[in-house]
Amino acid sequence: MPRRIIIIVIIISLLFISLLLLGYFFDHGDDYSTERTYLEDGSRDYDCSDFSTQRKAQIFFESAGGPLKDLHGLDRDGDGVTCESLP
Ligand SMILES: [Ca+2]
Repeated sequence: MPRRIIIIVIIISLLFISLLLLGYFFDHGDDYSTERTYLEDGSRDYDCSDFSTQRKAQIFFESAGGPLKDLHGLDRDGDGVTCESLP
């Protein structure tokens, strides 16, 4: 009987760890833009979620250096267009 309980606890633990790992990978997959971080100089890092429209993100992006200096990672695919998922 105790052996069966130990096996059940191990299985539940493995399932729990698997769910944590899945959550980790999903959180860091597509949704990189929601992380609140700071740049090396301590200034705030802006993400796509900080802008209500793609146009506002684009204006900020270009005023902050544009594609050659994408400090905020707003244009991860490097095509010069920021936050394509925003309206
Ligand atoms: Ca882009």
